[in-house]
Amino acid sequence: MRILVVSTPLGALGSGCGGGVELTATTLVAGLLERGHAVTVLAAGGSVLPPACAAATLWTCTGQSQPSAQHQERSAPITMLADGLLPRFWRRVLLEGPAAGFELVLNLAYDWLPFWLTPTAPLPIFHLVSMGSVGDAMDGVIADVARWDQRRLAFHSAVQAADFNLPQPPVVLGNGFDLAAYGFCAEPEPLLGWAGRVAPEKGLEDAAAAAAQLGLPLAVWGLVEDRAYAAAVEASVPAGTLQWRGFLPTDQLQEQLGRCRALLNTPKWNEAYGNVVVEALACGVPVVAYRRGGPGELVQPGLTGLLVEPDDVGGLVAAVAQVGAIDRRACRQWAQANASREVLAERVEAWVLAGLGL
Ligand code: HBI
Repeated sequence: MRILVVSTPLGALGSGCGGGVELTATTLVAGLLERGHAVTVLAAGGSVLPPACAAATLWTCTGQSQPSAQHQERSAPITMLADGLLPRFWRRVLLEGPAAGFELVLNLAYDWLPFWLTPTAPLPIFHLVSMGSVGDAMDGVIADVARWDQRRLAFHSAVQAADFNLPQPPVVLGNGFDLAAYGFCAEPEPLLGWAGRVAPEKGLEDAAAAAAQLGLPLAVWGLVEDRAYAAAVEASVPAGTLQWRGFLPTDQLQEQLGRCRALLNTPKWNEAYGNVVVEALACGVPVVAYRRGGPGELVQPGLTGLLVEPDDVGGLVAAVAQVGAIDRRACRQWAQANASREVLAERVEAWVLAGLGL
């Protein structure tokens, strides 16, 4: 099929501003290309696609980034920037999409406009919803699309989908990763890891506290989205506890991440999936996660890591002490069986074919 994939209006692919959806976008595009589909990606100017997406066509728009939905008040009105990426993306979809002959549009943005357009657009629009509930406007428009034709919606996890008012059981796709890009590490160092956008909803402070109690360093990978928050976390633990490693491309991230004894995953919100959980597993690193959101659904206790009661720092400490019993190869094997690029592409293809009635 000819598929148009529309990216997040939060920033350029490759910048890290888009968070997990950047990884999802590039992996999904590569997986669809591998299955023989013709894919066009619509993203912000300056976007860079990895080599695996070389066969894709890239359309870009310039414009102002959309404010991130999860940092608004729940009752915040819809934001539409006159010179924004979001309206420019969708003006282009509506103007050029039909003539370009796409069978469908796959939206990855967590924004009101593409969902609102869905029942009246000249092209079938499908949505891979990238977050749990973070505000009333999105809850409402997702419920509207679900009532109109829920086949157009898919989610990363069941616990994420449960946030929304859906008439039917949800289509749950998980996520996918180019596992060839992640190397397996059998022998860890005395190092703990944490990865993700450094922002309050990700709960870095709890992982820092646990590392300090264990007397182990905590390597932190990710874009520092909220500098004040990062400084407060740094100040909350003894100097030297945190090793700020920055936002790294996958090849560098996996080389360092694999050396960890465990990844700590401490979401404070209903994390839709938890890409970093699978990235760690792909490197053989067991995951100690709160029993919350997607990570609570992904981690197989005793097999690929351990689950801890949410917000229980003492529980994180106790779990890290037990994580040596986990077979690191089982972590890699779980990722291969459940979260490969191929698995995601198969699931996406089945989802859209069903939605198109084919
Ligand atoms: N906020 N408004 C808006 N639009 C998005 O597409 C969006 C977001 N916040 C976070 C986000 N996407 C990605 O980090 C998802 O992977 C969660």
